[in-house]
Amino acid sequence: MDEQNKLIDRAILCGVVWGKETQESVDRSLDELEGLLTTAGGVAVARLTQNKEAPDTRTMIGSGKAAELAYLCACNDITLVVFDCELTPSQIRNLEDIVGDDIRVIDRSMLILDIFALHAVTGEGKLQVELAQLKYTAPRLVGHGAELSRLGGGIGTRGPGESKLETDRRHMNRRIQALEQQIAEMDKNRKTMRAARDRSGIPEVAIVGYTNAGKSTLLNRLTDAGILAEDKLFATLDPTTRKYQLPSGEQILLTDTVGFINKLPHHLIRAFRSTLEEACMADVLLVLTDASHPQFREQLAVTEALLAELGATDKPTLYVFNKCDLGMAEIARIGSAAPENTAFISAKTGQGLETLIAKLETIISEGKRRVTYLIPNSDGGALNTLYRFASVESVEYGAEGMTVVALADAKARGMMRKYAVDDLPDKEDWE
Ligand SMILES: Nc1nc2c(ncn2[C@@H]2O[C@H](COP(=O)(O)OP(=O)(O)OP(=O)(O)O)[C@@H](O)[C@H]2O)c(=O)[nH]1
Ligand SMILES: [Mg+2]
Repeated sequence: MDEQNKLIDRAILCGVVWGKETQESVDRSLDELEGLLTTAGGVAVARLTQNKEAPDTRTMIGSGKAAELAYLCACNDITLVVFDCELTPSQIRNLEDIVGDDIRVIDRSMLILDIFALHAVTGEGKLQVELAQLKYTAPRLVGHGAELSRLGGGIGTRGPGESKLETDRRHMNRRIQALEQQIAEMDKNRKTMRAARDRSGIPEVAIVGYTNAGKSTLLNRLTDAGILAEDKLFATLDPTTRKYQLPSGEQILLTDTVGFINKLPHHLIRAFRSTLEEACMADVLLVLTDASHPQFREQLAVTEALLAELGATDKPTLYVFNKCDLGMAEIARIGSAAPENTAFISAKTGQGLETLIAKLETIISEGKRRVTYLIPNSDGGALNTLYRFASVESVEYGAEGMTVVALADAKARGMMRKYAVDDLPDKEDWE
């Protein structure tokens, strides 16, 4: 084997059919796992699935199946075993004892974290990934320190920026604390920047959706953002925001975000929470789905579940079905989304983008309401705010103050709330 070949992990993928899972759902999930493995630079050589009433607490799969796995590994030059379900640290140790010391056993979450480690670009992204790895991956590697240093940084053991993940227990806790502190500091800066952006009054639209749906391609197509868009899972980790001018002349901000995936590790959601929330604080969501993918319905469901977890439901949403150049015969209309909230496009060819923008424009302007304000004569600044951030329709000067009628969006209404005479409260005001 030459140097190059040594670096490519040959892997067996393992799935367990139990509980709500069926053979079919496990097979599909393994297809996705194979995509993740390819993205991480490995190659899937074989698959192993087992039907079980309940997972084995020692080894996840039964002991007979584990012996079969060891045999398969030995016959096929295997260096890596990836389980689609979450493994405990002791299950990993027991399985590694069975398959042999030179073979690493990891789970889906560790693989995803590995890809995140490879793809993190910004300082903040790297810190967030390292923190998630220290909390999830590292405890699963402890005890295999000797083997790891022998193997070098293979899939599942890579740190952000290709450095090796710290697994020394003594250093780990100190590092976790330092990372948490640094991330909290960055969070504060982000909040300050956000407050400044809020004051600018420009509507914000976040492009969210399953990984590989085409989010970066869409932002690139609309704004020449120059973001890396690839046929890889989790190509984007750091949000990118660009200005875009609607046909009406109004400016909006468009943000590309990290993709969602089924069984996204919780530590990762927590570590990336501030980044994800940032996107979810947008005024409007553009939920992108790869309409050509056989599992697009499931992918959309996963996206919606994660949005709910992040508290981003109840936002004006445009459902966008992408990659329609690849065929979309099966989709007439999707789920409960109304036609005016649905668009079919190809970010690649540009087909359907005009309609998408027109619908987006409508959604943004629908967020505006006519409100009457009574502004004390002493607060001339408030009237200026209205002139800047809303469309002022009339001003009457009286003894009590100025009575102003304006067409204002949610952001402007938020800024002017204390002077509103007849602004109906938003739903979120009650929460
Ligand atoms: N045929 C076709 N391919 C597309 C279209 N839009 C995007 N793609 C391809 O789909 C792949 C993924 O696109 P990205 O834009 O990187 O997807 P993403 O949603 O940003 O993915 P992550 O950042 O990994 O979450 C790339 O290979 C794109 O070229 C489309 O409309 N039609
Ligand atoms: Mg992307």
